[in-house]
Amino acid sequence: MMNKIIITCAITGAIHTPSMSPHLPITPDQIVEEAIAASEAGAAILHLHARDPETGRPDQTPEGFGKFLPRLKQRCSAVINLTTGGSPYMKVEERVRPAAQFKPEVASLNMGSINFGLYHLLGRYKEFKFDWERQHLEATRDLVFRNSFKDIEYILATCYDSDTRFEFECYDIGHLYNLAHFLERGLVRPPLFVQSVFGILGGIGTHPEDVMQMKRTADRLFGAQYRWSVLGAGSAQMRIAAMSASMGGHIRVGLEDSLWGRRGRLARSNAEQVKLACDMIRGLGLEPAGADEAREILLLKGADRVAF
Ligand code: KMH
Ligand code: ZN
Repeated sequence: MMNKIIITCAITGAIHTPSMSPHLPITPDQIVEEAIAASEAGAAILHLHARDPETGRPDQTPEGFGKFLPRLKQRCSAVINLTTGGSPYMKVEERVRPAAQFKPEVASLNMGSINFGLYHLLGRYKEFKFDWERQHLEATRDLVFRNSFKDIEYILATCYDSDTRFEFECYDIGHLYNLAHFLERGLVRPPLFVQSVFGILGGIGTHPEDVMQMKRTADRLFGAQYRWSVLGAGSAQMRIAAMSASMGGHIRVGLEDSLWGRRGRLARSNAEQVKLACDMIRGLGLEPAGADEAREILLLKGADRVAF
């Protein structure tokens, strides 16, 4: 498995708004088609959020997820990973509900509180289709994405009986130490799937030194007990992915975190980014992992043990 790289594709997320790209999937049909195409292109894991099909606003109701999860399961064998981050505006009780109900193989778990700035994107867009979009970006000037120790404990306890494993999202070095704290308390189980997040305004940057510092710290804290993955926000996406893959790490792409395809051009689909990632991985003499290989690498419970 040493030469197998897990590609996670995060299909829509809660960062970008509909006016930023006509290719951002919004409706359940669009989410299904984008996710299937991404899996066919080589994504082993699909990281999923839901949106209101009328307005594109992030929607964390189990009903919203229920509109696409059974269809996805029927049509592809990729590992389904449900967000417990939702949108940074939501409370933890609301955020955990889809994972609690559907008991996926993987759920995200954000490992600390950060400022979550999106207001700097406002300057790039003159017009918005929906009223909520401008407000969604502007209000992040005063937004803390809250993930206190109690919040993290709450998500771990809520998902405990489901045997769901986690994508531990770490936006800064301190979040690795938070994860080490939970490991020490025996509340999380190795192998830890650490998703290092680079380039969110409020978290660590995208300089190669930042990537190396995250990796060195995770190596020191977790040794053989973790599997490393990275995501770079915005135009840093593929550069950061290439750094990780060249060191044997896993990667995450998708329109949740970057709307970009080849230099300066909007990606037309999630699958386009996955294909770019596959080309990069093969160019390094490595191979994208299949879904079952990802299950083996991360010791997942299997698609037959989810509740959708
Ligand atoms: N878009 C990522 C930077 C979550 O869903 O839990 C954050 C994320 C959070 O994926
Ligand atoms: Zn997400």
